[in-house]
Amino acid sequence: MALKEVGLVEGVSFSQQDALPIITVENSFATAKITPYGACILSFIPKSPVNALDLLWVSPIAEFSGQKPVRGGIPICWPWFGKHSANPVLPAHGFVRNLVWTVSGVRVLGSGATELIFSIQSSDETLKLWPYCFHLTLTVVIAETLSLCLTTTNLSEQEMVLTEAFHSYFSVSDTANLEISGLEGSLEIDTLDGMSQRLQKGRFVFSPPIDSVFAGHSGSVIIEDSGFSRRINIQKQCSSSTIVWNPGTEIVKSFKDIPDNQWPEFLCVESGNVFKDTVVLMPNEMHKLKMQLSY
Ligand code: TA6
Repeated sequence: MALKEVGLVEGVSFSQQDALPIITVENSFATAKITPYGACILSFIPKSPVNALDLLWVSPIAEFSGQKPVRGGIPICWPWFGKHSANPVLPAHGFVRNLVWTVSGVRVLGSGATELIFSIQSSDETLKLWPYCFHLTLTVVIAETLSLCLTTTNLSEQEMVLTEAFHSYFSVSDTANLEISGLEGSLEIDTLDGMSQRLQKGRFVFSPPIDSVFAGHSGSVIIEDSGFSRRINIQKQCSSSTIVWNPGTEIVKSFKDIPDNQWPEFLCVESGNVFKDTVVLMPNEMHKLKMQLSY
């Protein structure tokens, strides 16, 4: 579907920010912005309650150059999460966040919600990075909630093993004002402390930096933000890992696209299947990673 046609659907418009095309959706439930570069959701502002704030954070100095992922929103990490285990020269968090996805469909649903489908498939370029034939779609539904479904199909003749995540950056009043619940019972793997492990008990209060994987976690997470007086609810399906990341005062200095003093304004709570929670697909098998955000 050509981007010009996208703008013909009710409530959907198309613009450009530096090198990146931006699709804006406005319906009776919410306003959202998405770029086909990486199929990255950049903004989701519900219409209720009145004056609701954006759920997502995008760095004020994010690059929209098409040369690197936009810092913020919901980048898609696929088909590996973090550094490639065998070849650190390959791009971190896989390669689909660095590629322009095709807009395969945009329509208004009977409920008045808007559905957008983005897709990408293996090519000579991707086969050099990862030797599997695949088809990947991201279905986005903008309603009272923001729903994402990432569908992987293995079009290879061999078994495919992958890791993946919705690397969601949430906008928060201050990381000091947060309490996270829902992680109880999972195993926290602390990547900043030599991969030390501890069982999560009770509510999770933390002070940045934090870069932890909560393994064996398939339930919902709630970010309770006393400063913004809101609770962001993250529900997921077919996800066995949750990642919590914030660089804090020192590590932030290594990120050119995050102002040094703005790390308290976001928290990444990522839904995925990472580390040992791999997804294994036989030829022609399909897997759907789903996440729904509400507040
Ligand atoms: O999800 C946490 C993490 O993998 C961190 O280790 C951190 O570096 C972050 O993602 C950002 O990664 P990026 O490749 O987007 O700079």
